[in-house]
Amino acid sequence: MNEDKTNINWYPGHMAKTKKQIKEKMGLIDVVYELIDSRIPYSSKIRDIDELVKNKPRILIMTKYDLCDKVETAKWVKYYEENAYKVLPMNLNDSNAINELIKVTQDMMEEEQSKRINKGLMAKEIKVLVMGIPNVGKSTLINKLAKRNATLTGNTPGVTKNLNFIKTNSNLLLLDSPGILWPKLDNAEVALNLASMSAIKSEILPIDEVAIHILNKLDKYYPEVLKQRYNLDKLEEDLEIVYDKIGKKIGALVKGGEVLYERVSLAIVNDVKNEYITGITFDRR
Ligand SMILES: Nc1nc2c(ncn2[C@@H]2O[C@H](COP(=O)(O)OP(=O)(O)OP(=O)(O)O)[C@@H](O)[C@H]2O)c(=O)[nH]1
Ligand SMILES: [Mg+2]
Repeated sequence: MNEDKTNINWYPGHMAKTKKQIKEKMGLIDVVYELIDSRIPYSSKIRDIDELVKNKPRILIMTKYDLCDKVETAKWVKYYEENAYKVLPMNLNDSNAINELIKVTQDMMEEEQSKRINKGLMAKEIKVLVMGIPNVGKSTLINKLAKRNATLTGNTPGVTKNLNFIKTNSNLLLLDSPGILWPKLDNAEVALNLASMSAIKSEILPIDEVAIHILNKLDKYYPEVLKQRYNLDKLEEDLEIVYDKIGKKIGALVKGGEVLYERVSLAIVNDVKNEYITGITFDRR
């Protein structure tokens, strides 16, 4: 991928607008949940988020914990904790994890709440902003906390379009927000990691580059997955041979037995997207 491609338009106007709206709402917010994808703990962390969040109490939630390499996650948890974050790796489909999050949030507000109670006031509703890159699980988390489908979710980036307050049965009031990225992605590696986890729209990067990136990561860190899923012992220098092998295995052939390369790329990308490939983390500490 050349330099120019890292500058193509993955920072559409609506993301700038979302940032502006988040800034306007920040004064109301008590706690920020910053979501990152456990499989790409570096690439999925919004670069200019400190400027938006300032010194609000913050919980760094590593979503999709069920899909990552837990050994690598432990290193990232330690690293972010050293940087003074409260960190929670979470499978958002696990209700115990959700209850733990509620407890941590209440604890964070404990001092402020008891001050209010001592003054004879009622404990306040805790306003929580949920933010992160597209497709990281913001709306899923909100639905789990609200115990109902209060906001739309889906396995593509850009499902949530507006900032929305959502009430819960507990004393949390949640603000859902559209996914945001930052104007310039530092490098092609980050862009490809984001694309591998469906955090940037599939039209933005050529699908074969994303697929080859996934294959390279598997080759480097998870050769056993390469073997299991594609029956490959290693990535050969000649990717055409690799594609031919995978294409034959998955049946991506035209009449005459020729392999359809684009279908192979799509199958690889979808294997990650549809959770056939799990236990993977692409960023290293
Ligand atoms: N396996 C697994 N899937 C998850 C988890 N959290 C979210 N998902 C899935 O990730 C996809 C995206 O979830 P959303 O909640 O729509 O993500 P979002 O951050 O609101 O996305 P945008 O609104 O597009 O920015 C959905 O298919 C969810 O089911 C998790 O912890 N584990
Ligand atoms: Mg959403």
